[in-house]
Formats: sequence, C-alpha cells, structure tokens
Amino acid sequence: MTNSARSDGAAPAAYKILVAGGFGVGKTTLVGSVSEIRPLSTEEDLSEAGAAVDDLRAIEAKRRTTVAMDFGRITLGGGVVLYLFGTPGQERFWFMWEQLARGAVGAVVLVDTRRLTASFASIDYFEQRSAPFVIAVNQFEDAASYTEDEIRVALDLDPHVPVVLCDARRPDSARTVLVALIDHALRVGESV
Ligand SMILES: Nc1nc2c(ncn2[C@@H]2O[C@H](COP(=O)(O)OP(=O)(O)O)[C@@H](O)[C@H]2O)c(=O)[nH]1
Ligand SMILES: [Mg+2]
Repeated sequence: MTNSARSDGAAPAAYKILVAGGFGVGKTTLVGSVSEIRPLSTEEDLSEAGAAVDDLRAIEAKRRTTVAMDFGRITLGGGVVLYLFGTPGQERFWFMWEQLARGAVGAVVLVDTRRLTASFASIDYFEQRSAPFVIAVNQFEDAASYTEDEIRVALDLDPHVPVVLCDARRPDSARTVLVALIDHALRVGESV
C-alpha cells in the first residue's frame, strides 16, 4: 500500500505498474515498445528443464524467456511517469510476485486469445487482492478475432474491468493500454 503517486501538484506523479499475463503473451514486447529508456530485461535461453514444462505449442518462435523481470519507464502528458515492471510469466517464478507487486497502482494483464488459460492465474492474482487491472488483448495476426463481450465471458470478468484490444509491438497502442489502466486505477482508488 505504499503508492508512489504524489498528488501535491508540485512534483510529477509517478506510478508503478505491473505487466502480467501468461508465458508468451507479449509482456516483454509491450514494455520494450513503450519504454523511453532501453528496457532492462533479464532473459535466458529456454533450458531443457524449462522446455518440458513451458507451453510452447503456439509460440515456437519464442526462443528466450524472461526469468526475472522487464523494467521500463514512460512519461505521459503532464509529467506523469509510469514505471513498468513485467512479471515473470511462468509459475516457477511466482515467488517473486509479492515483491514486484508492492506499491503498484495496478496491472495490465495481457491475454492471447489462442491461449486464454495462460493468463487465468494472473487474473486470479489481482482479483483476489482487489487490485485494479485492465485486460489487454494482444492481437496476434493468426488468432481469431473475438468481440469484447466474448472475451469478457471467456475470462469471467467483472463488468467494471476494462478490456482493451492492442498490438503490444506498437508504442501508441501499448500507451493507450497504460492510460486505460491509470484511468481505471484512479477511478477505483485502490492499490495493489
Ligand atoms: N504478431 C505478434 N507477435 C507478437 C505480439 N506481441 C508479442 N509478439 C511476439 O510474441 C512472442 C512472445 O512475446 P514476449 O513479449 O516475449 O512474451 P512474454 O513471455 O509475455 O514476455 C515474441 O516472439 C514476440 O515478438 C503482437 O502483438 N503480435
Ligand atoms: Mg517476457
């Protein structure tokens, strides 16, 4: 509950945001596309051990995986600064989540409609903590397109949770997602 936002008007506000979602949904891509600093990312080649448990079916092209976290920064209008922390997508790294989540105003949960279940655990995590989050549907070219309502039903979302379609590779698109989260988080008035 140590929200880093400042509302004294004298200094720009800074918000910590988590970028979550299953393995291969586009977290590292989103942080990299919007970040104005070279994103820090700790990646390593998929190990033999990891390959056995990671779901590689729809993501054969993905050869590297983030084992620690992605970190980036973006300045919005009015001097609002967002610090982005990508969560490790695999269950075996979840012990890091509590540390990462501390002080965050909310989360972007990325989903890939070809593998919705990959993001279920992330959604559960923020729902259980009553933490603000938005769903960002990362639109991969070969995925079928679904309406917002279909996605809501499939993910069993509460009606107030925003759903935004995006292309994580495009900075303007990723930025729109972040603005949607900040708007939502400020409306809800809760923090992780
Ligand atoms: N076509 C397409 N590919 C994407 C998009 N976002 C990410 N990718 C690719 O999907 C793979 C997984 O993305 P990555 O950001 O590493 O996923 P992470 O495991 O959630 O960090 C990478 O090969 C990306 O280049 C997208 O919006 N469209
Ligand atoms: Mg990653």
